[in-house]
Amino acid sequence: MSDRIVLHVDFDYFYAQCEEIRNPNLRTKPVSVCIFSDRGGDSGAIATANYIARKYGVKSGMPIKFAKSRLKQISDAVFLPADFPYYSDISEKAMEIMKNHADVFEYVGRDEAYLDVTKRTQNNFKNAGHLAQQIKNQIRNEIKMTCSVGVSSNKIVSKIASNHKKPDGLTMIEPQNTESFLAPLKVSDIPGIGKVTEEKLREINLNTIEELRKVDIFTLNKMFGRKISLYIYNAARGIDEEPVAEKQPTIQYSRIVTLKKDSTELDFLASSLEEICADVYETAVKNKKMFKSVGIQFIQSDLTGKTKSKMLKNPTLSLEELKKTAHQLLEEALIDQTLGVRRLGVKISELSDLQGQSSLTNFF
Ligand code: DGT
Ligand code: CA
Ligand code: CA
Repeated sequence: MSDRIVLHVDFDYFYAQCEEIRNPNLRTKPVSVCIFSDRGGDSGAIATANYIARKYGVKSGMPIKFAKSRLKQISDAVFLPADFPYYSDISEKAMEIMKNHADVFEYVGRDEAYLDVTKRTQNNFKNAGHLAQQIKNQIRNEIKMTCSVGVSSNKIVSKIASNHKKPDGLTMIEPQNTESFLAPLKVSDIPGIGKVTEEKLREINLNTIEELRKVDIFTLNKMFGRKISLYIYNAARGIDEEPVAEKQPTIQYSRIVTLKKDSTELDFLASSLEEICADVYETAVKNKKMFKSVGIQFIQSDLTGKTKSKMLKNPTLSLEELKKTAHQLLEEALIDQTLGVRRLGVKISELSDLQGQSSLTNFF
């Protein structure tokens, strides 16, 4: 018996679909969204691609040069630089719609969320199926975006289900069907099982979840340690007790401190600035967030505020870059600074998930 109904919603080919939304002519073309590196030219990686481009073998994480060579015969192939602020806008709008349909809403990242809908569906799967369809319709009508939804009695099965039929999927797994749904899937369909874990399991001839289920917990313990084994063992059985935990998207991290004295001296302010940067940076690392915008904030001796910020070329998780950018902003801000600075702050925003987080070791 299930005592919960949980939805997992994942936006399809998210960044590339955002580009289609702003320019519908792209919908019939292979579209790849690129993160160009600082080295110039075509150096950098593909963030994501629409399903037409994927047919030609374009994948997330692939060097832009490879993707271009795969599509070199295709004259209407489009390569666009990533525009994170715009993707965040679209994401916020879609999240807002979802929030209104959840008892508990858990934001996971720009393109996915969990919704506990137990109460509003009276714990009834038929109602939950309707609700899922209603959410999909509303996101399509209001934002022109498709998403894929998984419906089940817990987070892990819903996450696997949302990924089962893509794009524009709706997969509902009632508790009595969990076992037969999971059995034929690959072990790598379990969230968190990355290349390394998959390879270890393959070595002992485990390819499907059904095969994985035949292995006892002690064997798994020896291979992966207790914490990961227990996770794998339960996942293979569709067991997951983790509650949907209320979480709203974090828009920014910031920290502000009161200085020992009011000052307009670069050296004095710069040394405090370094520490504040390190503090904010620590929060970003803890939360596995890259940032693309850096800002500084003054509260002046008359208690009025002043801010200055800068958009970086690419999302980063570099302390050096944070310090360098904040220092530049400080220098610029001090050019015409007459009032003393009483409090000094640093803010990072345009946050995005650090990629490659999908392996089990990073997962825990
Ligand atoms: P799908 O499979 O239809 O859900 O496609 P996406 O593109 O939505 O894929 P998903 O949900 O795995 O990732 C969401 C966004 O995260 C995606 O639009 C771009 C970004 N992303 C995913 N993988 C990578 C990667 O390897 N590198 C970079 N830079 N970004 C990535
Ligand atoms: Ca997605
Ligand atoms: Ca996703």
